[in-house]
Amino acid sequence: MLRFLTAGESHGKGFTVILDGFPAGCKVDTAAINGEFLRRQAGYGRGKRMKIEQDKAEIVSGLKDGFSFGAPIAIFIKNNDFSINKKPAIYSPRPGHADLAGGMKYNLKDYRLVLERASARETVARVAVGALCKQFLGNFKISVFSHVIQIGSARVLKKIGQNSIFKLAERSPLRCVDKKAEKEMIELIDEAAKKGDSLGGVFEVIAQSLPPGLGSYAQWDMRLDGQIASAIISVPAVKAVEIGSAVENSFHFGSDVQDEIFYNQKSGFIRKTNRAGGLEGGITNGGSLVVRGYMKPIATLSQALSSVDIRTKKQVKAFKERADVCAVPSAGVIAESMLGFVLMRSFLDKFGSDSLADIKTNYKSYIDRLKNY
Ligand code: EPS
Repeated sequence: MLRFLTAGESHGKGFTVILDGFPAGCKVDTAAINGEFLRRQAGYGRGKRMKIEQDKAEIVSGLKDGFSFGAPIAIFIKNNDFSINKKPAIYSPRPGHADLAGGMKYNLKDYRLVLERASARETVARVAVGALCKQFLGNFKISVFSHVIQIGSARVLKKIGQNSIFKLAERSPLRCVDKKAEKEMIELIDEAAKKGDSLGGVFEVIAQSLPPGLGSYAQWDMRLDGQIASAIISVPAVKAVEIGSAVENSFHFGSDVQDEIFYNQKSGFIRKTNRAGGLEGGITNGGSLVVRGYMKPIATLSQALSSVDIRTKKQVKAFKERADVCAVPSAGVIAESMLGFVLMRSFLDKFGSDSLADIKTNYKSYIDRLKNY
């Protein structure tokens, strides 16, 4: 089974990730992994740390001459800010961060030790995994991309066709395809930065050209919607996940929100809408997969909130540290990686997992069968 584990601390030596279960015979482009790192680091509202780090993937194992051979793939990403041993101890936990709950759990009273592992810097390792998964999915013309649809109270209102989103988002400072909304978002971020505050928002991740039939309704943990929700909500600060237009659908009668089924000789089964976001019964239905992540505002604030000193139990202000003002565009890129991972795992479950050649044969035979379904 495809799986991964990460290790590393925000200001430690760096991050290590081991991706296990990656099939043999896949070409891996290391430059493309570094390209994904750059996309993760970009975005208006990121903090000064992003000027320090120049993330690069060092492939430690599992690739030979640019190809996988079925062995676990280990990747190391160095931290330029390797300062963990010089950082001060922290005794006043930040509300909204893992500090207090993590300290209670692990019996730690220096919250530095919680912060270092709980930090969202860990997501650089997940993006390395996602880059590999996206390359694998590319063998089957499946693409995964993201864009920002809301920052604070500023929302995208303009309707843009799905096929234009990727290009437009890549050219934009906030990965937002609506210029008017983006201007408002940038103003809000500037206002938050000035006040020592932070902002959250909503990103949308889209996967195109998926075959129908990934996931299953047969058991609760095989439902792909559940796996996707779990993966997306594991991105730091993401607190809600929506598939398709699920929130809007909940306000309407059933007859208004299902995607009706039609058939023609040329295209086979077709839908004129995609309110289900490409999933029915926990299975991909052949439509584009559309997932939204709702991110809370970042918990580290320079305008610090009330907290308690763990040593004296006296009321103090929470610890302040350098932080981002807004990281919604980055969260979108991280969510692409998480979605890419879940989709690849499910794809391997269905089509085999040892060698790309076998997987391609199985995939073709399935697609051929569906043509006559
Ligand atoms: C983070 C705090 C900031 C972010 C960091 C996540 O780091 P620092 O405290 O060193 O300024 O920049 O994100 C990254 C370093 C990254 O690569 O995404 C946190 O507390 O979660």
